[in-house]
Amino acid sequence: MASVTPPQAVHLEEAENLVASLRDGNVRALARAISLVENDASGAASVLSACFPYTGHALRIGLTGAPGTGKSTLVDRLASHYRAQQQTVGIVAVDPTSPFTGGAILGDRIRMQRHHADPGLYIRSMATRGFLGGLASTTADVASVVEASGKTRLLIETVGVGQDEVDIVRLADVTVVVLVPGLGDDVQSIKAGILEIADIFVVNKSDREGADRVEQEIRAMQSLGGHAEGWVPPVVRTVATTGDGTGALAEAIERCAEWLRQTGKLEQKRAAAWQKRLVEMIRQKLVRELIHHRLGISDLEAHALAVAARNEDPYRLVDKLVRGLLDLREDDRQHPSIER
Ligand SMILES: Nc1nc2c(ncn2[C@@H]2O[C@H](COP(=O)(O)OP(=O)(O)OP(=O)(O)O)[C@@H](O)[C@H]2O)c(=O)[nH]1
Ligand SMILES: [Mg+2]
Repeated sequence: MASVTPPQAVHLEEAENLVASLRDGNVRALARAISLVENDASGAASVLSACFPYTGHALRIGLTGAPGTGKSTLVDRLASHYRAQQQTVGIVAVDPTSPFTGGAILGDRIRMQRHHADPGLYIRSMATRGFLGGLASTTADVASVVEASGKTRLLIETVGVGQDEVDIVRLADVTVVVLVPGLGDDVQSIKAGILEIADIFVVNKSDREGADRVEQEIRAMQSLGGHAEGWVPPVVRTVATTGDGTGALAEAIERCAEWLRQTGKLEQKRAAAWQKRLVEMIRQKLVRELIHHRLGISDLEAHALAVAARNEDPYRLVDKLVRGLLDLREDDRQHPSIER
């Protein structure tokens, strides 16, 4: 294993200092730790490892829904509600539009300014491109760093619902799907996955006409679905702009969390989420080992040329490469001194 760990070992002390500092309430340290994790910089694993003992206690709440349904406004309301209850809050907003417009990041800066003086609340926006470890895993990792800073409620906002968003909200304990009136036959047209992932439906913008209809459509869908699991996702109406329904939503979230705890489903859910993340972590580690430590970019290019010219069978190649890597690892274990 010796060859796998050096980058971590080098940064271990620095990472531990950084995490001690962010646990002390140093917001700059928190921002820097998140950036390391987001950029998958060397030392990111050490930061996450140092954060890990301080995670697992916060409730993770995922909110997802179509663009403009009022998720950010709602998250803001929930955050204020939790703050009034002496809970500390971390918000992670994942926004696919931000790489192009910067809009979400800007919006979140403005939000942040509003809560500026409040050390019990932290907001972080993430773009969705280019995460080596996968967007969902990176989001979960960022949430862990925020949690390690001492937050008890994590609100994860993602626009959707596409596969990426489904993957992200699967990492939450409680998932809130936000709908609004007036998108036509929207409930039917929402991806099939939505019924599965929603623990709670919110009909936001209930000040507009058509909230009844949306609720009826949800109920109709639910009656087809059948809820063997014993939790029928409630429908909560909100007007995020005025704050109406925020208390009811928070209560539904608490009830759901309590039900998950009591039935043991919270543990199951978290284990399922970890299983996905472990696969992702292993994948990442293997790729890094193989490409950066064994193969090298020039070899990779040579293989790519050979495959494109049909001189090499890519399936056999990959099989051989991975086998080679695993065999080497086997050797490492038998002769640990050789690598050092
Ligand atoms: N009438 C009405 N407008 C609302 C309500 N909630 C939010 N809005 C407005 O809807 C617009 C979008 O709100 P956001 O909170 O930015 O929505 P979002 O879902 O976060 O949007 P994206 O992150 O861009 O997908 C804003 O102009 C809000 O003021 C509501 O309950 N009623
Ligand atoms: Mg938003």
